[in-house]
Amino acid sequence: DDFDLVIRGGTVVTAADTARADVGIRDGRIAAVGLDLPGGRRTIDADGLLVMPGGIDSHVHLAQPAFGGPAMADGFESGTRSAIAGGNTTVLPFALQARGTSLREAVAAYHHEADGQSYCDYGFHLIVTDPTPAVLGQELPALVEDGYSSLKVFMTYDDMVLNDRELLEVFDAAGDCGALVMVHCEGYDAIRFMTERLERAGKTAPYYHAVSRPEPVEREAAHRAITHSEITGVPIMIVHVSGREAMEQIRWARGRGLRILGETCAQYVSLTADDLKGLNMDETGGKYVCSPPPRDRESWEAIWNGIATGVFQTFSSDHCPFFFEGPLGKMNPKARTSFRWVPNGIPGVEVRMPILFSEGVVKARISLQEFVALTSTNHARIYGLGGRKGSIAPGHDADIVLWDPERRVTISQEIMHHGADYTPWEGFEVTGWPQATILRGEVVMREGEILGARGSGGFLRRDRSPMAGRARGAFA
Ligand code: DUC
Ligand code: ZN
Ligand code: ZN
Ligand code: ZN
Repeated sequence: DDFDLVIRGGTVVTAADTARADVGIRDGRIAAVGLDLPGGRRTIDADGLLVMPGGIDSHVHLAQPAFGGPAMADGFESGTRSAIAGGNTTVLPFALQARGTSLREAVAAYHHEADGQSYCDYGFHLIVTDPTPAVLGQELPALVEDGYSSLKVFMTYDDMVLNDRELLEVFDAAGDCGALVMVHCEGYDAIRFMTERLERAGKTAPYYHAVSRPEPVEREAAHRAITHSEITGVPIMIVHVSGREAMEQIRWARGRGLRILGETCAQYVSLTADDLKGLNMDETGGKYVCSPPPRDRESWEAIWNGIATGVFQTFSSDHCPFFFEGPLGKMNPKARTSFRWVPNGIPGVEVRMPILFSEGVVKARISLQEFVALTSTNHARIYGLGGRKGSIAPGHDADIVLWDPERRVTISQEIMHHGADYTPWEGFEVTGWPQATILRGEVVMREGEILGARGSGGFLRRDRSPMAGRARGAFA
């Protein structure tokens, strides 16, 4: 009944409390949190460090044939390596259904990529692009039962967009089987219209990506998704909210008693559309092309306000990495002809927690409790991992990040562990950095060095979300 590992003398932070305490770990789980715990077979001195739940990044893309363009820069090996280097112990990537194929085939393909390759634990959200009656009526309920308890739908992109009827059908089916619905809110028609108008005017540089999808495009789609949620009585999570306009829709919906959840990401408090101008309206702006695009500094303040007032439950990376250089990079020959061909997405899983800590906690915009809730606990609760992940409490997996709150780091490609050949945050200075990452009681990263074994991360069968299912008072 000895502990396998005792983390001694640190400051334990959960979404509820901060306390000086030791953490005793046995068989990969937290066995005790207390004062002066007896010795374990191994001891880590955490004096001066914060002892927090390992990060859970519930929005990352790995090995996903990407948005109609080049292959992704991260598969599960490099993507999860980058994740643990950034203090994370769980990621939730997507299993994308290709149209004309089944959800089961998608899940099998992504397991083939992930199983035995991952440095941290992982589960999958489904991306539904072909919502046939068989997919919604048979496959989806069976997959939810098997632990794939959330799905994402898109309101834009040729190869993924669903029309309103299809969105309603998916929401309704999700309500029946208790899947949590994540929605990419940007309107397809408006983007097409804006894109073609810009191209006709010769405005094809990466910067015009941001111009082609302004905030009203996101706001309109958010409103439409919320309306579909109300009509079907099915809660939704609006992902990657970029600014005030979509936030206001969430507030409005909550005021009506609707259960609408919100996610924002590091890029929406640290990058701007001006970054897409590159050095001089040149191709280097392509490094920042993601969707929705980053906005401006006033938007950052709006997002901080949304974080402080509970609009957002989760803070994710939307890690969606592409190479910059080369014929298969973001600025591939076709992408140079127009922003419309630049693959949308940026690598961020490794810097999500440092950016939120530095910009949020260090600058006194959020508390340590909010930091833990936004980076870990809420992700676990919302996505069906409550009681297992996301807290430092007896019975939970011993997934822990030892955080040095004073360490100053200048983010650069040189210190990243991802597969991409650049980071959009090159030169960005942060205070606070993960000193070690512990996955189910094993130190898998220390001082930037990867100590875990490839394949030590396992698949997580997730429970149904407590937020999902049919809300009472629905029209349906
Ligand atoms: N949506 C995402 O969630 N990630 C990258 C690009 C996109 O459109
Ligand atoms: Zn293979
Ligand atoms: Zn999206
Ligand atoms: Zn995404």
